[in-house]
Amino acid sequence: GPGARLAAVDLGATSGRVILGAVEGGRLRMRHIARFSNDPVRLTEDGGVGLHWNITALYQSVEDGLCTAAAEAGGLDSIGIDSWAVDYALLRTGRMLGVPYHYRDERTARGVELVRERLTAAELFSASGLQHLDFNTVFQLALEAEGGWLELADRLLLIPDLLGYWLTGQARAEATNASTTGLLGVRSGTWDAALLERLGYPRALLPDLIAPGERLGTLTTAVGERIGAPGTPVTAVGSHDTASAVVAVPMESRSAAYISSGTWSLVGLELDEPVLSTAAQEANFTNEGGVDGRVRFLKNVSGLWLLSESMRTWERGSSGSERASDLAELLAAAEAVERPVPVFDAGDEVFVAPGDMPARIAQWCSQRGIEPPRTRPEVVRSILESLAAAYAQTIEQAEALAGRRADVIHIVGGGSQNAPLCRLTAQRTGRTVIAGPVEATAMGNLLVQARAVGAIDPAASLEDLREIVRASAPVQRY
Ligand code: LFR
Repeated sequence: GPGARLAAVDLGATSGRVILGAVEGGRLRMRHIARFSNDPVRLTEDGGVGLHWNITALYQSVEDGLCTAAAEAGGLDSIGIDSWAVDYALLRTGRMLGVPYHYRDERTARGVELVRERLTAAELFSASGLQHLDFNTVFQLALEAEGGWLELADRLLLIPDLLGYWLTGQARAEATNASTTGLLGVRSGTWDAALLERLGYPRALLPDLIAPGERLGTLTTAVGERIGAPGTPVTAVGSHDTASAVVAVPMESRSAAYISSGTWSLVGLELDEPVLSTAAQEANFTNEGGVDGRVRFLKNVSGLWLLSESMRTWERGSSGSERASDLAELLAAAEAVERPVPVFDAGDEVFVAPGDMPARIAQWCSQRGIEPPRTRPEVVRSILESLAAAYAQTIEQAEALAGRRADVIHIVGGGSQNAPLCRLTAQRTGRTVIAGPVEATAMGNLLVQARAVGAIDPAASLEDLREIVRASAPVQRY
């Protein structure tokens, strides 16, 4: 009921968090309980090295965070989990087979080749409505099939579904995240049996779907005891982090565009119907499943990943005497750069794998006869200009493809706190940018739980939820 104690587990590609939430007087109050880093691990494999998620460490951090949350709140009324999309574990009789791969593992290009032997890009798009990304689950599974893993496995669980299984013992596939696999029919909203058949992937691997707001189950006895909150229900939310983030974009009208800006920037519109035109496919737009049946018509533009990988590179290279780079200082220095800096294609595949981004940016420029940025502030400025340019171009494409014009652009997530990025986006698009909330993903996660457990009107629409967001978090206009 009202004042319910809700826990959001939100796992990003670089860090995870557990946040307590409660709705009171039309506002969502949030308390940060735990924050932990998400550091992928490289494991030796035949033929090379695999990049994997340290999934059991993440799970441990989730349990610990939930334990603290339950202690602080005096119990929990619901738990909801979201994470990045696409990645999965294979299981057999409930046991995980191997360590889940990170979508940035470089093996995926070969998966694309294998799928192409059976289906064209146009066939895949018209079935799933999904943009082409080399790491989409449909391509990763081709490698599992080749390795014989699909014959061993009896279950596939996407990352939030895997954590939900470990918490409750219930194996389901949450629908928004399932829509990123490439295996869900864009029209039917169910697993595409014909597509699975052509790919040779067993239909039985895929669990029954569950919609955001439905109850997955309750904590197993053992987990409930460890966390100190026996019997707590786990509620399905928009378990794809971007789906939860879009719930909490404080749009006041349907003529707004959004940018969910974190490791990635997801740039697009919320629609009622998918856009499945050839033009949409050629522009590589996606029609991902949103909460309450909305369509997330958007495109993956790179994001703060370019910045965080650059900083990681610089920190690695720093000697003890040299200061580790400080983000606020770097951004200020970047804004002060007066020399023109190059705008590179932030979406180029060369920037997907982890590594030395400043060197890759320099190489991208040199290969095209463009003078590369010279100093760290110039590199940062170049990244910000390139992201803002990509945002502007992508919004214009989305508008043209969907046949509508956005009067404002919302930026939510970490990037909403990056003032230079928001300013440049306003400049390059010539539109008003409304920045915030920074914790949109956790807010969307919590609000869907609040509605499900009756802490707010169970009949509330997304527009009603967004009104709560507007009442709960300040925004900054540019
Ligand atoms: C953002 C995100 C994107 C997805 C990418 C990989 O965190 O979920 O929406 O394309 O990560 O899963």
